[in-house]
Amino acid sequence: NFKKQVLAFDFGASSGRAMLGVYDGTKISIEEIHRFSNDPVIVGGTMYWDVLRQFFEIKQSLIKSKPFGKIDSIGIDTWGVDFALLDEYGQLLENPIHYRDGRTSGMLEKSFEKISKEEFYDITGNQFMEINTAFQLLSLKEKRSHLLERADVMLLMPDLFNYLLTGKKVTENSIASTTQLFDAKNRTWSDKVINSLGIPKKLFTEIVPSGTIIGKISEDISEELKIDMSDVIAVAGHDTQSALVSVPAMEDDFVFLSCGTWSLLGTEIDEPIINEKSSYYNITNEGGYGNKASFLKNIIGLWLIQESKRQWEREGKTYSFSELEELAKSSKPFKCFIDPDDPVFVPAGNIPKRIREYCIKTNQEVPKTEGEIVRCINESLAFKYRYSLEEIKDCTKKDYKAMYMVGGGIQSKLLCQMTANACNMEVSAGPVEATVLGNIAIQLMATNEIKDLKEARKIIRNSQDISHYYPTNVKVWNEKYEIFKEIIKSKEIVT
Ligand code: ADP
Ligand code: LRH
Repeated sequence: NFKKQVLAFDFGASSGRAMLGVYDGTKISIEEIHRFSNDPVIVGGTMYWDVLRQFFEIKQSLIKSKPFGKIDSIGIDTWGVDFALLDEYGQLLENPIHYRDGRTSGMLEKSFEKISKEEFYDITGNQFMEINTAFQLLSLKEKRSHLLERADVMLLMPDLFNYLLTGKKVTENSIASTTQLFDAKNRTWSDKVINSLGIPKKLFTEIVPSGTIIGKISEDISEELKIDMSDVIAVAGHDTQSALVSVPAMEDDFVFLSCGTWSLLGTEIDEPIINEKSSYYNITNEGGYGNKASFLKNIIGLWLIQESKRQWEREGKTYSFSELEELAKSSKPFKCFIDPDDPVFVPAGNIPKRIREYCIKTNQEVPKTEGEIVRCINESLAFKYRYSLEEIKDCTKKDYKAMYMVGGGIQSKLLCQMTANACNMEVSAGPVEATVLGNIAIQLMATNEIKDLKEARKIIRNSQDISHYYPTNVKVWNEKYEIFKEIIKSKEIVT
């Protein structure tokens, strides 16, 4: 007795997952069909996507979904910026490379020799980050130009999976807007940026809006797996923008914080904000569902905890996320702070060691135990959220009543409470599976089951449990925030 049944694929760093979404006309329920590792593979010093294995997992998910009956459509999202190159026969030229690979080191500065930083930001409205597609492509141009010469097409990861399923090569708008090759105001590829960086224009395919039905699962695959040829819908291929669709906000102006491997903090807007201030603060504009844009900061996020957890595993100490949270809870508050976005924390490796070194450099007490490290990460993230929010507010000149936190990270009650305290704001937390729910809602909007974004958010509000956190101990958090700001400024001077 359901109306529609769809499958959402979300490729995150913590895992890849396929979720079945069932819509009964008033509520969306989700059920996990398949969860799998999406760990990168290092070969010869390069960090790759294990792309064929991921496609295998897509097929496994399709097989596992068979007992649930007809799947009306499928939608795929991934993190931003990564891509594959295809040759003229539509074959992969190499395994796509992961954005945490070191190949983009130094590419920001190199790009400014080709196009001025001001003009670059003015066109793209993107936060400069070395991981962006533009700098990945520039590194190819500089170091392995033969690959670019052989390439016929570049497809961003969700578009690649859509192509592998349907044979259709298109670029979905939200994922295009993470590349820093996209003209934010005109919502097209930027010839100026592409030409300045010397990237062949022919690589770029047509841009389609989020929620475009691009085709059906190919006959080959449907025969191989003995499944129906369901529609494939280009959802918001960028996971952050799918997550934003499911933010259960009622007001037009709100702050969201998507909390997973990355923390994305921002607000939804109708037109990009690109001016001297937003450029100074390095705030990004990204394209979202339904012609919306979002004005947000990329903050390094729970990567710091994930990677510390992995380091401790390498040292023979295994903890779950909830165990780490308990250890942090019982550790001394406000012992030391880091700037979570300091470049030293981006590459994989020994994060606890780098945190200790940071504290030594900035003349702070050095965290010793696992609990102290995790406490330092959580407090520093909460303060960085406040710091970024102040920059955003300075640009939009708006005041926001509540913050909506979504994503896997909200399972940390400690982080939610600290965020409410640091930002002195009510925090509404939920849903955990925001990206998947947004992905599902976009599929349902594409087939007119759900009218529009407002209605989608209402349905998600009614379908999911939302928790509320209220600021406590605000005076102390305000005082400590001043220290946090001094620390992150003094580090800028030291390095
Ligand atoms: P991704 O961006 O990789 O898709 P998710 O949205 O799945 O990330 O969030 C994963 C993160 O959520 C983990 O890295 C971890 O920090 C946090 N997390 C997951 N489960 C818990 C838990 N039980 N307690 C605290 N934090 C958790
Ligand atoms: C979050 C995210 C973020 C950035 C980064 C690469 O998962 O998509 O918005 O683009 O990953």
